Amino acid sequence: PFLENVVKHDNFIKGEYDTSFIDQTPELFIFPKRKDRGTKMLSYIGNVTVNGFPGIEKQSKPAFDKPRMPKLHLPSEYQPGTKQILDSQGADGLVQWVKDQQEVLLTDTTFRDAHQSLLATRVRTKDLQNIAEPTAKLVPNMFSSEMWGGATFDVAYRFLKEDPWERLLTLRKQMPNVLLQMLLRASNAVGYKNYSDNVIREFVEKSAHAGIDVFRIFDSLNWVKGMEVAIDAVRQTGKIAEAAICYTGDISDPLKSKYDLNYYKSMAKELESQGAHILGIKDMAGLLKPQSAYELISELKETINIPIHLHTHDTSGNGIFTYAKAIEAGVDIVDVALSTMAGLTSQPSANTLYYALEGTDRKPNVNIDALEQLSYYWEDVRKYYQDFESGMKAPHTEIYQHEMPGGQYSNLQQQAKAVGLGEKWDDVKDMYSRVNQMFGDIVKVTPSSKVVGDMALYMVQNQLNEESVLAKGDTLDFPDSVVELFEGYLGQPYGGFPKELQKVILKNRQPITVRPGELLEEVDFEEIKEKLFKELGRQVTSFDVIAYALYPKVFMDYTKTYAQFGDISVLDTPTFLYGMTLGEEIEVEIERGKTLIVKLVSIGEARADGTRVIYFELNGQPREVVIKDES
Ligand code: 3PY
Ligand code: ZN
Repeated sequence: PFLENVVKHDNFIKGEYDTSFIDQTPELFIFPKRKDRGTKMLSYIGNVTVNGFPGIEKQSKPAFDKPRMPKLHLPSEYQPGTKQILDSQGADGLVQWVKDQQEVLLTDTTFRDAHQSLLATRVRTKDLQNIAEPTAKLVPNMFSSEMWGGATFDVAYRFLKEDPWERLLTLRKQMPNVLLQMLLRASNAVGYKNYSDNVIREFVEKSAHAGIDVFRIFDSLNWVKGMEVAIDAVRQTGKIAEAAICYTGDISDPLKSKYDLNYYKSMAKELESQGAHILGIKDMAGLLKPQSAYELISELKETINIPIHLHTHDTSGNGIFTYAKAIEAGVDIVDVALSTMAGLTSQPSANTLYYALEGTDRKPNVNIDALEQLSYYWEDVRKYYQDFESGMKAPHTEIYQHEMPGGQYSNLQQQAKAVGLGEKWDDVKDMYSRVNQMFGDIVKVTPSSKVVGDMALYMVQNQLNEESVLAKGDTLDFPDSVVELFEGYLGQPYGGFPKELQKVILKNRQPITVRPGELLEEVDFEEIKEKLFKELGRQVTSFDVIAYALYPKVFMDYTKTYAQFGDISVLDTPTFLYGMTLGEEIEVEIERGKTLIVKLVSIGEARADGTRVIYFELNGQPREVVIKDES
């Protein structure tokens, strides 16, 4: 009714609507209560019960235990933490505070990288929200919680059908004492391509406004020029610009001489002079070996004057040893995850590091009982997402060969399965490192890592090798991402592109060598706002606008799902992923204090047109929905 009211309204027809629209036209907003909210939700539940959830093998809903909540006293007030230091003393004050700490500081990645790397980024806001307040109250003295950015942004809209901005706003409220941290892919924002400068600035501004305090900024080719706009945008907001170097190769291996100590030292100096408050070392594939960590951190400590924050993945099993050596060398902050969400492609375990540092003067100042109790919660919640696990069960030292980022491993595996290469996973991994060599040994992290992955899949699928790519290149239709990389639209790799391959891939196109942002046209946010207002028939927030600017199709698909099913983020995760079993009864709190009781009564036979009637009880009243059986 709202949309109908709106499109027939005079002001709408004349295009005269702005933010005062609601105030001036209150009559539009008097429409029957959305009595179809329950039905929409039942349609979702019916659908997922009959048709299953994408990426999950069809099965009836497993029985899950209710996640264990920490059995520790929760204080009524939050203890002040790093957030209060930033707010009262500004970015420089916070940096000074970090330098003054004797113990190593911790960033907890459980809410972002840990599940991005173990569970294909599928953890829903509901499961974060339930544990956010206990986490902030029981571990008030961590440096930060990494809980946003990276792949979480598009996965939220694309697969979880929820709004990532809501996640940020909700967690901000429940974690008012801890710095909230995000991963920002510099000019690629939270996407897979370079965006125009005004999109980057707007996105940073809105993220800071919604609650982000620490922006870890990296460029997927370690191209400092590609990071300038993002660093400046973050500094403008008064928040923390943590500019990161992506670690690749091996400084201790003379055969891998491209990325040596001098390379890292000079990039660190450059980032410091660009205005970084903190230097991040982003070891996205877990390649930094213990002794190399000691040398790298020791040398960097001599080279720059800002704190150093180290990130690694524990894929090889060496993570704790690497951290211990880095901590010995004076690293200020390290990234860890709660133990039941740690290890393998995720970060090293916070709990383990705590014990590893016992007896040293750098032992972190955290309550180990709290870490253990919070880990129980995650042990239980993780089971919901078992179908998104990569299947890796033991440390993988072969990452030292293929150099695949922790966050990519499970995703590329899914991608390979999707194109029928599930059986050839070993070949894909091997091809991944061969493609890296063909590309001139580049930094591999989102999105450059995705390009290497796309090319590896393409070559395995088409039975190509290094020679045949060059020989048959002019007849080959390379993946778009590969063409864009070689055109220079992700920036410039250290040492340049291999010329012969570049020619073959680009055919007659000319590569660019300037910053793509200098060529990309500015986005008109007002125009997007009007377009969305017309299409959605509702108030459009600046969060919607920037989301559309980054991911137009993903965002519009999300709004379509929303129109069809309503707000399904309120469902518990087992129901969201598996639907319901016959006779089961669940409670859904659709808004504070308003709970629906849903019972699945029966599922009708498939009819000639492929539909089924699903019979529910909603708060004791019979309700039916018709859904299409896709099988
Ligand atoms: C991301 O960009 O999402 C990453 O986690 C890269 O390591
Ligand atoms: Zn990572």
